Amino acid sequence: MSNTTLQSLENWVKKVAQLTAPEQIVWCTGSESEKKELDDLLLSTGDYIKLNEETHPNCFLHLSDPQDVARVEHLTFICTEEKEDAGPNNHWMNPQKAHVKIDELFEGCMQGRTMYVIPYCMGPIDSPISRCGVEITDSAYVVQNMRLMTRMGTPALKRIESEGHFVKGLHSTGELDPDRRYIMHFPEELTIKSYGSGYGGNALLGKKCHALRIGSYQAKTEGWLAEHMLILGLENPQGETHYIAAAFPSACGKTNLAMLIPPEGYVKDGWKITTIGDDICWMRSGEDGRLWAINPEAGFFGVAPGTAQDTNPNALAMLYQDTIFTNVGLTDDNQPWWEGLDDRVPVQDWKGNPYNPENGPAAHPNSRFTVASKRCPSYSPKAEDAKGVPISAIVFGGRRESLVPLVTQARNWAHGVLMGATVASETTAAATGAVGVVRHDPMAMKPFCGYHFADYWSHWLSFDKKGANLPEVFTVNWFRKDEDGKFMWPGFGDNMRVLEWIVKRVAGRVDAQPSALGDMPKIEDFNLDGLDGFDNEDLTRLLAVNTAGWEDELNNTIEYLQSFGKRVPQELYEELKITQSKLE
Ligand code: SAT
Ligand code: MN
Repeated sequence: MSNTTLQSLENWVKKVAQLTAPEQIVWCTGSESEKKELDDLLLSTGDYIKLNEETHPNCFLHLSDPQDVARVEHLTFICTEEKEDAGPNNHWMNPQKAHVKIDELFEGCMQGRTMYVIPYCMGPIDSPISRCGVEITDSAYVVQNMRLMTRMGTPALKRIESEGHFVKGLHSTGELDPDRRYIMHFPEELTIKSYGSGYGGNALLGKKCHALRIGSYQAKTEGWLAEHMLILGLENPQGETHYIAAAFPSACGKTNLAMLIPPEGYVKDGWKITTIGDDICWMRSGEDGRLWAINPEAGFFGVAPGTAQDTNPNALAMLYQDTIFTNVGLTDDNQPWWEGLDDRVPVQDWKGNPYNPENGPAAHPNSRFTVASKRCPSYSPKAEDAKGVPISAIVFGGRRESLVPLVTQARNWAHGVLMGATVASETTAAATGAVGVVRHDPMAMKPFCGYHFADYWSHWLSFDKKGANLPEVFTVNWFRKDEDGKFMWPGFGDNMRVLEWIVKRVAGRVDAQPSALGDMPKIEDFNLDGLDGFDNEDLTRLLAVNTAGWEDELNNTIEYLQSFGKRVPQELYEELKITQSKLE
């Protein structure tokens, strides 16, 4: 009996089975009994540790190989026929060579193991913006994560069968040997091959591999945008909701911002934030000229350390049930624990050793939780809407301890694209390599854009056409520090103050003060009520433009843009010149 009516899918699964030689093949349906069976299996193999059933029902801890805890950008390749199409922003390999190289690793790698076939849909099953894929993996842990992060199983398979096409993703954890590890993308074949890692971004192929790298390529060819952005809804006391999409590099607080609870005064007045997504945003132009967005994911794969009652109560609330924790510590009564959670002392660290602060933190800095979106108290029913939500504002942010002001509004769309293209940010633990080094990270897509950045910027610029009613664009920076190295802005819930100004600008309710970099809040329009120890002078300092510093930054930016060669759209240089002349 065949498992699917789609011959191309049946054939591909057969071909993969011939290559990898699994002991058995399981087609995942997404059923509750399948979930239970795999939980039991993972417990029996030691891949899962059962957490305290009273405090954390149906929650599990997975400890990964200590050498496999983050994305590996140096082993991630975009394999296009023409090297130039991958661009200087990607590692490139010739597709034929890449297939040979990685297929050698896949050969016989599933002997004695089970091969799982996971049909999945990125986005609501009935949304025209959604796209489907099938991941083949030999990891039950990956199946359980995909179950939370995507709409997977029978409904996805039905959609794939009716559409007749899908993104192919092949994954094996292999030996988890960093020297036998590759994450390869073949955008022109809509194919992903990932070997040697079980970690999130490397192994849950629906996420960064499909929804961003392959997705950005699909988006360019089909005329939409696949972005590394959270989506939130901001409801004002009049009951109007504005949707904001915001791009930040990994581990810069996207999850916290997406689930923000406004300061007390705001809540009393009737302001409210709802969550559509915390990581990825797919947008396309609607008939009304606006950009309409969906969150292609169905769950959150968030950074655990720092998640606490005072930083993100919504996130904390969703983590007490039906959650997979990866690489966090454990308390003596088997509760998950990470730095910043509370002042209990854990007994076990993320390597499974007795906790000893001399050996470093209990939870790995990139330890994660995986949980269904529906468990989030602020999750918006609009996230399930096939139409998506209309985006009023796009926000670009990075982690910059100096120079970049709290908030700036772009002069126009092209200037906004320049703002996004020239974001730089300090690196974090989300990828292997040095932490805290400033690097350019355009639109927070440096590790995720599946093609030449210059073409990507041209694609962004192309949305400014007749009949378009585009979002306003802003740059923000929560991370500026003073001379003593202390953060100047309180961040977290108080970021609401910046969001309020943004939606008031969008609605035309406040004026702005012009600066060389773009429009900034007039001090009197910015709500500082109830913000202890922070006054107008502090705000003025946070909005200050350091002319000499910015001249350097812009020169550096020109050099950066030039490193992408002739394909860089002239419009970006023209916008940059305008900024330069305003600085003088
Ligand atoms: O590991 S993931 O790529 O899924 C998360 C992130 O780095 O943003
Ligand atoms: Mn991310």
